[in-house]
Amino acid sequence: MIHNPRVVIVIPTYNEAKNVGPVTLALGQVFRSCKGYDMHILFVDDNSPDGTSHEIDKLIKKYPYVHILNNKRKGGLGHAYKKGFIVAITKYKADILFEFDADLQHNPSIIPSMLASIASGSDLVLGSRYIKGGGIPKAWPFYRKFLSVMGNQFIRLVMGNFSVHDWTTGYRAIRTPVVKDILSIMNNAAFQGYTWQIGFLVKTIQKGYKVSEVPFHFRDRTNGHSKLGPEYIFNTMRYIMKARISEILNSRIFKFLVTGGTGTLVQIVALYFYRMGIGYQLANFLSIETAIVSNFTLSNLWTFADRKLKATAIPAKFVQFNLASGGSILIQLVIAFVGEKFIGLFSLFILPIVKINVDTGMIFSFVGILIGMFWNFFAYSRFVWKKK
Ligand SMILES: Nc1nc2c(ncn2[C@@H]2O[C@H](COP(=O)(O)OP(=O)(O)O)[C@@H](O)[C@H]2O)c(=O)[nH]1
Ligand SMILES: [Mg+2]
Repeated sequence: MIHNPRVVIVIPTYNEAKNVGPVTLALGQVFRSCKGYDMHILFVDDNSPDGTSHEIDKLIKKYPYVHILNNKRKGGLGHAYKKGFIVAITKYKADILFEFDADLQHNPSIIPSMLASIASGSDLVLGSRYIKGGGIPKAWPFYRKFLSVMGNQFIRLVMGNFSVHDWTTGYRAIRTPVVKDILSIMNNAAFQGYTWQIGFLVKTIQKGYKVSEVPFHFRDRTNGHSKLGPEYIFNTMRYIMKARISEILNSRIFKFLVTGGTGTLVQIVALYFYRMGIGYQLANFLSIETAIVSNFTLSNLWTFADRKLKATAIPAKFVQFNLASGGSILIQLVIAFVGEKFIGLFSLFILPIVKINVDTGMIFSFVGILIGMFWNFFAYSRFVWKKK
């Protein structure tokens, strides 16, 4: 743990002249209870026409911990945060960064809890509206509540990740090394439009960083206007769909299934051709072996490309691969055999309950194939392409 870590609260502003004073005051009060931390504020203003930067300059004269970064033109939230983070890290030597709104919708009183969460090992802490103790304004019209709540549920569902409850919150604490890492892998497109928040969080989770949440009540804006409209919702939805699809297409399980499917196809085609020249039994055996060669090659070059085998290791590994595949066949045979023994019981007890007429043999074969596949995946990733 760093001694007396420096915390920089980065606050992008666009036409927030009436808010920068009150937000500085509210933060200053909370800073007093952040013992052991060196607390700072960095406003990132995009040349707001309402004179926000003049108000900030007045605050800088009064409070030594207030700073400003002036951008020439309005570049959107993502750009403001990116530039703000870089300056907070290089010029102000931040150890921990916060994302925070100027409009006081983010209650600063949870900052100490968010810092405590970082101190106990979190990499990114979300100020969360959708966990116990959090909330959105009661006064919001129904459609706004609905969009906000359902939008987040939708994202959780699409991402298949239910450990995070508030994906779109703009209230966050992040450790500097994590900010540096994620900034280096986020492409520029993510800073345009409105996908900064969601994009940053998706990448942070994908990289395996520890994300946690602290609840807070999102307040209604009293001064100024929200800058986010329908295009924000649209862009967010489009972003997560794309992110999720590419996540699935790049997953090992997906590649494993495609490899297996390709193998089956190879086997059928090979069988067809071999039978033109040789007897059925031999052709059948050779087609299986051809599929195994195809599976082995694809696995090595694609599914397990990150653990690619050395050329010298390939012969021994290929034998291992054959044994693993044989194991899967054995599993299927055993399940079919045991299944047949119990078919009587099955049709006596289970079928009368579900009342459908099925070919029980097919069920056991199907179960056998599934379990066989699990075995294959297990054997490949544990033995043949062992993690280094
Ligand atoms: N520098 C900068 N700040 C922005 C920009 N767009 C929004 N902000 C600020 O980002 C924060 C969040 O925006 P806000 O409109 O409150 O979004 P909402 O809370 O989702 O309605 C506020 O402090 C805004 O002033 C921008 O293009 N540039
Ligand atoms: Mg706001």
